[in-house]
Amino acid sequence: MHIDFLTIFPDLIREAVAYGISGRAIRAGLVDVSAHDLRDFADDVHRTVDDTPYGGGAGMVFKPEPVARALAAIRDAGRCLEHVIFLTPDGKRLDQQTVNRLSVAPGLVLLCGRYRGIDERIRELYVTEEISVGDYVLSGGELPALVLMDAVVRLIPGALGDAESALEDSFQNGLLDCPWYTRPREFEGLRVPDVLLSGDHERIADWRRKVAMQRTRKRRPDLYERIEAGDAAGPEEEDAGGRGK
Ligand code: 9D3
Repeated sequence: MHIDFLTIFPDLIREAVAYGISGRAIRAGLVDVSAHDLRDFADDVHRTVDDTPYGGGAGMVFKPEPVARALAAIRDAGRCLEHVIFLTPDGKRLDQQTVNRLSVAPGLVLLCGRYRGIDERIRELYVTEEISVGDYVLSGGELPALVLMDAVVRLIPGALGDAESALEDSFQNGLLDCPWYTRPREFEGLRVPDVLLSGDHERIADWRRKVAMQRTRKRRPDLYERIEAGDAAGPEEEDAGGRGK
């Protein structure tokens, strides 16, 4: 998979993707990341990419021409523009179903906005999908784009080590995770539940399922209701394809 970021902070992207599972996936050749500096596509000596909004108001708006030129360059480099995703607070809230669907795309173009956003005509002409990472205000689309990439890359076959299984993840089965313990058996007066030391794998699996259910009901009644309703697929009911269960 090829992921093209379009941003005014390309070094932030390059630095962040070098770590962890995404860094390993890049080094393994499973995913190829390019961080394009929007300013490289400006047409003046000051490398201007934003301007004041028509009709007035505070803040600046990304000019359309540098964005369009950058997208043309990405296409000229051989990538299709089937998924041009604009990260914006007024996009659709990101969920595992969307991540699963995007994980089978040959490429993603992630357009990172800043305060006030981009000229609406870019959205009309080029953007295929608008995504938010939640109902809180950030200062730009770079961290959301990295969140999206992280969630997608871990679903690419070979990106996770043997110890990690994407299909066992919370949200793939629609439940929150159970509690986990490691040594020592007692820590600051708190003991590891006896069942985990029993060696009885069936009892352990039952306990984990039960505690995960209790935890989901208490903390995420919205997720729990979908399981109660006999929705075996959890949040995957509307199957969008992809690499999820
Ligand atoms: C004046 C109205 N604001 C919308 C709530 C404008 C605005 C604020 C912050 C426009 C852009 C931003 C910067 N945020 C993002 O670009 C962003 C974001 C976010 O702030 N929250 C959750 N998901 C995302 S995805 C991109």
